[in-house]
Amino acid sequence: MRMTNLAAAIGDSPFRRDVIAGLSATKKSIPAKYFYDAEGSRLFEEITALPEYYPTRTEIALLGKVAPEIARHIRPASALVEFGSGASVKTRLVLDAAPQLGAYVPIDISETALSQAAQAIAADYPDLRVSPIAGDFTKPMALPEAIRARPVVGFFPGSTIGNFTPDEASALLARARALLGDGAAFLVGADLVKPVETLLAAYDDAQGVTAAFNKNLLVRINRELDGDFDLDAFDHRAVWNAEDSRIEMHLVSARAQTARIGSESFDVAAGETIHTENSYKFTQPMFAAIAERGGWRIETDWVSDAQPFATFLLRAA
Ligand code: SAH
Ligand code: AVI
Repeated sequence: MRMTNLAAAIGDSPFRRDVIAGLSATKKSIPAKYFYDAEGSRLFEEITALPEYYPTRTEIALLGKVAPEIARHIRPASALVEFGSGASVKTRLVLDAAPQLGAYVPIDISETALSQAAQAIAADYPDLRVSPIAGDFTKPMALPEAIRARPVVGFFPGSTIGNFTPDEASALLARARALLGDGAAFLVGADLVKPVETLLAAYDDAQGVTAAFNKNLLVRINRELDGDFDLDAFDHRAVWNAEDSRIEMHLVSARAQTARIGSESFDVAAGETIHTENSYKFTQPMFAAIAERGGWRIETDWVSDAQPFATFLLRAA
């Protein structure tokens, strides 16, 4: 049988493999990194401006306040290597406070967001060498040759570290430790535990932007993997899992249905959920244990006095 152009284009991509594996499991799930196609990245930026979504404005205020202190830990001509750089908004606070930075390496899985942000940074900081890397930072990667002679500072804001289980987060930090090298500093933003009502509102906003972000995953599957998910037959749900200290996002099936992806089909029961994201909320000891297991020690940290949110300065152990 001849393959259609779409089937040939889809091939056996990591996206297809991960979605098929996740939907075949007893508890259905899809990795959160697949939220970020161009529309997902746009919706995430919309989320950051919502009144209920406190993390972005809290971290921006904190970084704005402590950036001069952070800058004192950055050696001349250093390269700033950012994990999950998105629109590179918080980056500017570090670049402005630390003009001794000589290079910027934004890493992101979302190619459109990455190239737009890299171009904007290059235009606004003409003396900075900007070398973007489009890719998945949970997979092997190497720094560009031109960066390797420079002192390195990692930057991982947004509490994106919270989108990984503690084991995954330690493994990711260990991978970052190997990439950034001996002597590297690593600035990591981590959202801290806070009242459940604040958390639930942040992940289930009144305007429904987070719901659209969650459902966009199905839109992406339909478009890129030849799926037929009925968007009206799934609802967004955010729940607090106290035992694991995390907000979970799910897509809940409103009725019994069968969804198709290419030639594969999946039965989904009424009320069954597809688990799409974890967002861990840390205590300082919880974060310290994860960082130490990843090969880092905490040199210093700064905590917001508005909503609890921490920026940790880690040093390669
Ligand atoms: N750092 C920004 C954006 C956070 S949103 C901020 O603090 O506001 C999370 C970002 O990480 C998105 O841009 C997404 O595309 C990227 N991302 C998520 N998982 C990734 C992965 N596995 N590899 C590379 N980038 C990833
Ligand atoms: C990118 N990440 C840290 C966000 C978070 O808060 O977990 C993604 C997000 N999910 C729902 N709203 C925002």
